[in-house]
Amino acid sequence: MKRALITGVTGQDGSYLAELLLEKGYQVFGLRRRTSTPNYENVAHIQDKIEWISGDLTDLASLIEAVRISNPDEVYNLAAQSFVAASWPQPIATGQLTALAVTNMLEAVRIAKPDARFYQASSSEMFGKVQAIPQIETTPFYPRSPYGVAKLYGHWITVNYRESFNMFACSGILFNHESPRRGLEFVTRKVTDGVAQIKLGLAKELRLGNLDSQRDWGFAGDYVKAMWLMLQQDTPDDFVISTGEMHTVEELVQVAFDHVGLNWRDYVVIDEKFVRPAEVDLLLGDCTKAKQELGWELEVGFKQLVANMVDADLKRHAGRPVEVPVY
Ligand code: NAP
Ligand code: G4F
Repeated sequence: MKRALITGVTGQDGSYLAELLLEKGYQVFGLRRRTSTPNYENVAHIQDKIEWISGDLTDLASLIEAVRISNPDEVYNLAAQSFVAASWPQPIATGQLTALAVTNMLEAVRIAKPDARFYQASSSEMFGKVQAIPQIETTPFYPRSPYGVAKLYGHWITVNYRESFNMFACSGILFNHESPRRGLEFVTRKVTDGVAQIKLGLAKELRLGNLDSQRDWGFAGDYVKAMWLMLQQDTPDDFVISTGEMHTVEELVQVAFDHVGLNWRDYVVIDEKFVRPAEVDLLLGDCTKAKQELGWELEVGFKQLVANMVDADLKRHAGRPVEVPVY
């Protein structure tokens, strides 16, 4: 039985990855940090199948102990401060959690289980003000947020540990991926949740920022398969994972409202509060390398993804009190 340690297991990707690894017969260890109000919503259905280890990204001793206890064949480092908009008001926390903490995890592995295979959750946000369209593994980076800058550090320190210590360390440069388990503050989920509330008469409007930016949106369940595939190769490498399709935020809004038979123009209000100090205008990935070398394939397309998310939010709201997104 293979053993895997996942940081960020309570998040969107961590929950899908834990499911995938459990299905494959892995023993799954999940790092959880102490919070005043723990939230296991994403992993409630598999909570008793995960072996929980207490630890925090910022506490190297706890990470070394987590690696020692789990004695993993594979480590998936998914934990981070992952919300771009929060990285301007909290640039230092973002640097600690999204950048330096990657070195903490790499050090923990180097010290306690140096032959474990390591996956780092890098991001298309590193391409920022894009220097080429579409973006591939060798496209120069130009981050546009403290989050993007922090992810770039995490990416290069992963490459550096591979080259310095001969560790099996891979960096997955993943484009935006979504699901009904996405945090309510991210635009896809904010839209699908808002549409569901409006349809059910629980809300009257949906306040958004920039509708012109374009993203390459895929389904998180498809993307965690690519993470696993990267760690099954003979040699460690870095891969772009994307759909190769780009849509504006406005298109996302239109598809979501259309799904419930409403006209988005009657409900969407532009609110400057959600416009960012510096925007990533477009992201479009070309994942030919992953398709050819990993044999990775997409299963869920954009319209299906949005429809599934709206349906899940309609179901969730039926008979439940409304949660108001903070951002
Ligand atoms: P997410 O839902 O925000 O999950 C983040 C996870 O990190 C949560 O489990 C959170 O735990 C954990 N975490 C945060 N701070 C921690 C700390 N100090 N110690 C231990 N754990 C901590 O993110 P996601 O969408 O699943 O993304 C997973 C990773 O991929 C992130 O690194 C993200 O930056 C990266 N990424 C995401 C995308 C995307 O489109 N989703 C694209 C590219 C890269 P709590 O539950 O306690 O908060
Ligand atoms: O959903 P978002 O917050 O995602 P963003 O900034 O692209 O970041 C996500 O994808 C990255 C990969 O490229 C990950 F690394 C990162 O962790 C995260 O998962 O915003 C998408 C777009 C932006 O252009 C934003 O300005 O939607 C625009 N937007 C317009 N109105 C909004 C809103 N975004 C949010 N969150 N809320 C709005 O009201």
